[in-house]
Order: sequence, then C-alpha cells, then structure tokens
Amino acid sequence: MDIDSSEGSNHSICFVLPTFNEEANIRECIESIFSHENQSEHFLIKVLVVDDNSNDKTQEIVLELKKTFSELQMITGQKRGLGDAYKRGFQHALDQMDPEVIFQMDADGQHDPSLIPEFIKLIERGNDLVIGSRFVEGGSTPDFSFRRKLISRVGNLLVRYVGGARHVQDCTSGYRAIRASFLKDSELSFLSTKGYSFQSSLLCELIWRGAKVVETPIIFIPRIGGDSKLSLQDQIEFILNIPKLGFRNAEDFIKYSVVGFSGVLVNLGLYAILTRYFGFSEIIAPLISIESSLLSNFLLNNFWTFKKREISTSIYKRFLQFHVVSGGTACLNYFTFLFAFAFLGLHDILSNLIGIAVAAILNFLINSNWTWRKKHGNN
Ligand SMILES: Nc1nc2c(ncn2[C@@H]2O[C@H](COP(=O)(O)OP(=O)(O)O)[C@@H](O)[C@H]2O)c(=O)[nH]1
Ligand SMILES: [Mg+2]
Repeated sequence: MDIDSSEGSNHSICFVLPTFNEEANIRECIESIFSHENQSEHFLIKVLVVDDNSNDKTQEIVLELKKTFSELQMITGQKRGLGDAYKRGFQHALDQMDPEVIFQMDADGQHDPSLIPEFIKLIERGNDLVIGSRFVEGGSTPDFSFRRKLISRVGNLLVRYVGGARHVQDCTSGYRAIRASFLKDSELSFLSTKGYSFQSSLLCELIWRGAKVVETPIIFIPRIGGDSKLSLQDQIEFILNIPKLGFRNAEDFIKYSVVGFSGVLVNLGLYAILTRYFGFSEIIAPLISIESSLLSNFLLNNFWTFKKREISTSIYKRFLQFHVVSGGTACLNYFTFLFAFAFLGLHDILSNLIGIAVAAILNFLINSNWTWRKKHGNN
C-alpha cells in the first residue's frame, strides 16, 4: 500500500492520538492501530500519543507499550485543550517522524481502527484529506443525545457556510487522514483555537490551501470507558471562532479590494500628472494611466493577494487573462450602469455604483477562480 508509486520505499503513516485520562481505552487503541502494520510492507505505522499530564494510568500504559512497539512515541504537556494538543503533536510529528500521512484519531475507541485501510486507499487515490464522516450515508452517531446531535448539526452548518467548507458534511469529525505536505504548508499558529474548534479551523485551512477532500462514512461508536471532555467552554469557543473562519475565507477578497482601490489612485494620479505636468492630451493620458493601474493591480494581486497559491500557468498567461477579465468586467460595468440608469430610471451616481459593485465582485470571482486558480483542489 504505497502512497506514491516509488518502489520499495517505506512510507510513514503517523497517528497522532491526543489523550487525557484514557487509561480504559489507550491500550486497545494503540494495539489495534499497530495490528494493521503487517498488511503491507510498503508503509510503516508510527503512533504519537500527546498526553496532557493525565492523572490516571494513561502514561504508564503507553510507556509499557513502548517496550513492544518501537514506533510508539509520547509527548506530554499541560492541558490546554484538544487543539493545543494537536498542534504540538503535528509539529512534533512533522519535525521528527517524517510522515507522509498524518492520522487524527481519538484514543477512546470511538473511532473504528478497522477503517484505516479505507482511509489510506482514499489518500492513495489522490485525495489530500480523508474525513471519517458521521453525516454521510452509512455514517451515524448512535450514542449522541438529542442535544449533542443538535449542537453538532448546527455547528457543521455554520462551518460549511461561513468557513467555505460547503461540500463537507462532517466538519468537526476527529477521525481524519491528512497528506502531511499539506500540514507542513499550513499555518498551524494561525489556528489559534485551543479546544475542539481546532477541528473546524484545520478543515477550513486545508480547504483554503486547495486540499482535495473526500468523506468516508464512520459510525461514531459509544465510548468504552471514561468520559467525554467536550465542555461548555469548548462550545463557546467554537461559536466565537466562526467569524474568524469567515474572515479567512474573505481574506482574499479584502486584499483584492484594497488592491482595486490602489489601482484607482494610480489611474487618477497618473492621469493628473500626465495631463498637468507633461502636456499629454486627455485622449492619450487615460490609455497610459489605465494600463499602468492594470499593471500595478496585477503585480500586487500576483505577489500579495494570491501569493500563497500554487498556480500552474505562467505569469504571462495570467497577465493576459487579467486583461481579458478586466475588459469584460469594464463592459459589464457599463451595461449594468445603462440598465440601472436608462431602464430602471435610477439616479446616475447610484446606477454607476451598482455597475461598479457588480463588476468588482464578478472581476474578483473570475480572477480568483480562473486567472489565479489553485493547482489542486476541488472546492
Ligand atoms: N491531550 C489532550 N487530549 C484531549 C483533550 N481533550 C480531549 N482529549 C482527547 O481527545 C479525544 C477526544 O475527546 P473526547 O472527550 O472523547 O471527545 P468526544 O468524543 O467528541 O466526546 C480523546 O482521546 C481525549 O482523551 C486535551 O485537552 N488534551
Ligand atoms: Mg470521544
């Protein structure tokens, strides 16, 4: 079961297991993960337990299991929430365990380890993030109370529509396989959430980076022992985090708008300088000032707004596309103005504003999804 097709090499798959007081479940969880090791010689299973100073026997059990499993590691720290534990765990795994795929999994037996090969298969098929989903056909949450079901459903709706994860049914699942290269690129520090809302922040971050996402059904089986650690504080943090997800999603548009305004200044400023100080006519000066503002907009968008995007087309092609979109949306601006002014009879300035708004939004959408289209990604 190799992840890429290079022959003979062993690919590491690292399971990051956050634990807090999981003495009743951790042994079975670790043993069942390692039991998948013999299924293929092409991948090597590693497990990292991130324990937040449990006050039961969790750490003792892990230390004992380390004698049997050489690829088992543990890091410990102060309890600051699930998200904080994952951030430390990912960083440690990326720095020291050389993983190709990183699994997120609860250590309380609620995530069925027999599904591991299915997750790996889906990564091998070119997906960057595989989500064990409770809300697609075949998935379920038999143990959830009505209240918890409601919280989960509403939370998911908010993440989907505000955070840009529209196609994902289960945005808060803690059972996931992630292509490690995507995690390396992610700004874990941006995901400032400490608690359970980390899951939704991470999902939106990966989608924002163009990860190809797929869901596979899971049954969220009842806990064997111990208690859920989901607290009211976690639920409050989750809600407070939603606008931030939206901002991340809108960040490109905000930057694009700033660039647009700067273009207006370049255009007007240059026009004034050319006509007032260099004697250019009112016929020629706009040609130079318009093209200059297009050039400065293009450069700013390319090297600032969309800087982080990996794009497969050349900069020359992008420059050309940008001109085509600008020309097209300028026409749209004009015709929208005409429609609003002459057909609807609106005030001329209001008509022009409507034209500018329609053109600006369409201009952003086309340039964002065509000119600066991300290399991978389906969202
Ligand atoms: N390290 C660490 N693990 C945590 C923390 N909170 C929860 N966990 C672990 O995260 C996993 C999921 O937590 P759980 O309480 O079962 O959440 P639920 O399944 O959504 O009710 C379990 O393995 C917990 O032990 C934390 O603050 N630190
Ligand atoms: Mg649980």
